[in-house]
Amino acid sequence: MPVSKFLSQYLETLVDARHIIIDPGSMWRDPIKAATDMVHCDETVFVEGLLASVDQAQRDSEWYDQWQRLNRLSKTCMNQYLAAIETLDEGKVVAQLQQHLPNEAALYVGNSMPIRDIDTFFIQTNKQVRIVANRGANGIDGNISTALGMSVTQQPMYALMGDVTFYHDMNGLLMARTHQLNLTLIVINNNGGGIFSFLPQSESPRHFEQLFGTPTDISIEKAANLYDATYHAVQDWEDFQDTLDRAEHHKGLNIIEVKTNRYENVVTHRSVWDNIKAVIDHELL
Ligand SMILES: Cc1ncc(C[n+]2csc(CCOP(=O)(O)OP(=O)(O)O)c2C)c(N)n1
Repeated sequence: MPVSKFLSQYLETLVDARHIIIDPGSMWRDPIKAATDMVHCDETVFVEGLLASVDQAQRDSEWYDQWQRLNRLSKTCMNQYLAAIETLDEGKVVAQLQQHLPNEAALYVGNSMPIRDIDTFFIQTNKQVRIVANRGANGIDGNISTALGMSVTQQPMYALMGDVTFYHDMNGLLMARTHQLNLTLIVINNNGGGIFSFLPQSESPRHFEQLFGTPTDISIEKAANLYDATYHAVQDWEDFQDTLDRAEHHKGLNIIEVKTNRYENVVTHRSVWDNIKAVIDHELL
């Protein structure tokens, strides 16, 4: 299933279209209940088969060209935004991470905003990066444990998650020490559930913080110390790059904290989306 809610909502409107779901698993994963065909098969094998059977001449279509053009315009918009932003920013963490991940790295991504930011800001790359998430019911539980479990067979191993997700499974960190596991864990600390600031209830300040924002005010540094992790709080983008470079050559558990602000995060995300929408609307005029 696509991560993007907008894409899912769009797919839901296409009631007369044929929806072919390719799923390497054996389940019926179709939360919008739109499948007309369910193919249980490796996606790459399916696409390779499809490409081989498509007539070259039919591969060029107006729709495809437009799709590519809009994609290029959106990328340019996003790159302009990323280049201009100097303060620590959640979308830029993903873009910078993409640039600095070593080839053949595996990246476990927590739910809430990190998986959505990966969907938006982790653009196409020639690097081989394996991105994994526990989507299921979008749980913020057990994420550290999953990343540490993966680290046993996947190296170099990275994880990206929010502070509440980190807090929820902090006990899982013990496994890193007990079994000398190697993981670089990047925690985006906006002191609470940043995703909820995008929802209408954020306009009700009376109960919002207690029920949705849920700031924990915990010290990630102290938690890192408790489990003998190597900890660093990122100061700026250069520091983030240096820290990632150091972590690449440092075994054990590395915890990198990036402090951001929930309120600013909404403003910056909306400005990227609005800019992209304006450019696309203009193009489609
Ligand atoms: C086990 C579980 N409990 C509660 C939730 C509801 N929930 C969804 S996102 C979220 C906040 C996550 O905050 P954080 O990990 O800091 O990420 P951010 O929203 O800041 O990106 C919560 C509590 C959930 N998805 N799973």
